[in-house]
Amino acid sequence: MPIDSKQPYDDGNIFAKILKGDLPCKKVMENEHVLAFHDINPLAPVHVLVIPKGPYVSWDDFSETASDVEIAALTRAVGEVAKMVGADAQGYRVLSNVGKRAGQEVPHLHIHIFGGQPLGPMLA
Ligand code: DGP
Repeated sequence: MPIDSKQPYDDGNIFAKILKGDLPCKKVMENEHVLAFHDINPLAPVHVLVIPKGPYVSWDDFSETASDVEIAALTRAVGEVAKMVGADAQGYRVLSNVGKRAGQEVPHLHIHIFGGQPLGPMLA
């Protein structure tokens, strides 16, 4: 069910549970600010999610209220993860759905990285 990106952060969401260690994930990398893991329902041979550890619903509140350190960490992690999973060699897509009309389902900011195949005009 798509979510409203303006809703308050709900710390019972599924990615908050992954961050707390209450739910498992197939981890790709982790540092002080960021966790990256494989999507449970991959839409391409490479489909990884990169999330900030802070409580942000979407790109909306993250870009407005996250610290420069958090923003830099997420940006750097996306490039780092793309290299770690080999997506950089042939090109990849970075995407984040924001709110209902974009089809955002999990109310914790996540950046999708797609790769490993030719990508059509839209994905996710
Ligand atoms: P979006 O539509 O942009 O909110 O994408 C949410 C993505 O999260 C979707 O591709 C499936 C993925 N996802 C949902 N639940 C889980 C989970 O429990 N574990 C993992 N690894 N991915 C999940």
